[in-house]
Amino acid sequence: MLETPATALRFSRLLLTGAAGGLGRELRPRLKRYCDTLRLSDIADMAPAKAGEEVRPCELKDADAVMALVEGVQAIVHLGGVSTEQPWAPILAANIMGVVNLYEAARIHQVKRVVFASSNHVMGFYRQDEVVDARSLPRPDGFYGLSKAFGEDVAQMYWDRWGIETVSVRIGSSFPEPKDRRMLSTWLSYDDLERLVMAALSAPVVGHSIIYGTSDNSSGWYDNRLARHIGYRPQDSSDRFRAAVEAAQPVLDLSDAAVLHQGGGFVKATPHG
Ligand code: NAI
Ligand code: 15L
Repeated sequence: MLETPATALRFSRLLLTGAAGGLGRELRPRLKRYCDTLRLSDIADMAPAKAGEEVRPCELKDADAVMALVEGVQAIVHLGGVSTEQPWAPILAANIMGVVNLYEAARIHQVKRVVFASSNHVMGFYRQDEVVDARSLPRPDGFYGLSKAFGEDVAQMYWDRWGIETVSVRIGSSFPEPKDRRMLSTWLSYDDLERLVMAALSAPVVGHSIIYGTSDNSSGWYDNRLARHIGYRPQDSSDRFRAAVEAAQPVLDLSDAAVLHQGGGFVKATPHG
């Protein structure tokens, strides 16, 4: 949790989907500091509501349930959905139908700002020696990355037609520590995740903006200059883990597609497990 809040702005009611997941559990106490009421949602079990929290189980593919979930919120942090390469059916339900249901509900209930947890896997088939920015063409590395590219397009359409603003955050690898050599370039600390989400919620004008979500790592392949208006300033870096990670993985096989590409192992993960 940040010692100094990332913004002085205060929200009436925020909705956090995917609240039972890894990032949802991490953001739950952090987001609570910025709002009067935090509404939490997932299909998986969540810890009981504390003061100032509302716990609302919800299946994202259920349009009526999502419509009720979104009523009365000021802004949405949308983390819910399938977060790895999976067969098409669950991805269709959670990440395709789910994201449309969410934006339709946002339109009906006049929610003005969404932070969408997109993924680096929208760009997974770029090589690690290429630099990409928000205007680079998507090259998804599987059904999962494809579904996140679709989510970004939904966000763009709801901005163009309905004026709902979104920051699509192409999150790199947000875990306690980078797990391998690739993650030295893609790592996003939890404190920087909080900084990024709060910057995305509080920037005055975002339209539909795309930003890459990493810490201030020495190595990387993301150029965020087109997202300067969001005001995200990472303050952590994977560099303090570099020596240990390199010692554990000193040799890389350059004939391996997972080593060459930005998406790492996702570029060869099969949809059928
Ligand atoms: P996670 O898998 O731990 O959490 C996702 C949550 O969504 C789970 O609690 C799950 O129960 C819920 N969910 C899945 N299907 C659902 C459905 N049909 N209806 C309602 N809820 C459903 O993932 P994590 O790591 O917390 O990531 C959060 C978000 O950030 C995901 O959208 C993921 O794609 C994205 N992301 C995360 C990255 C990371 O490094 N952790 C990297 C890139 C993107
Ligand atoms: C993702 O999109 C996944 O949700 C997460 O589990 C990580 O694997 C991450 O990307 C990554 O690329 O490291």
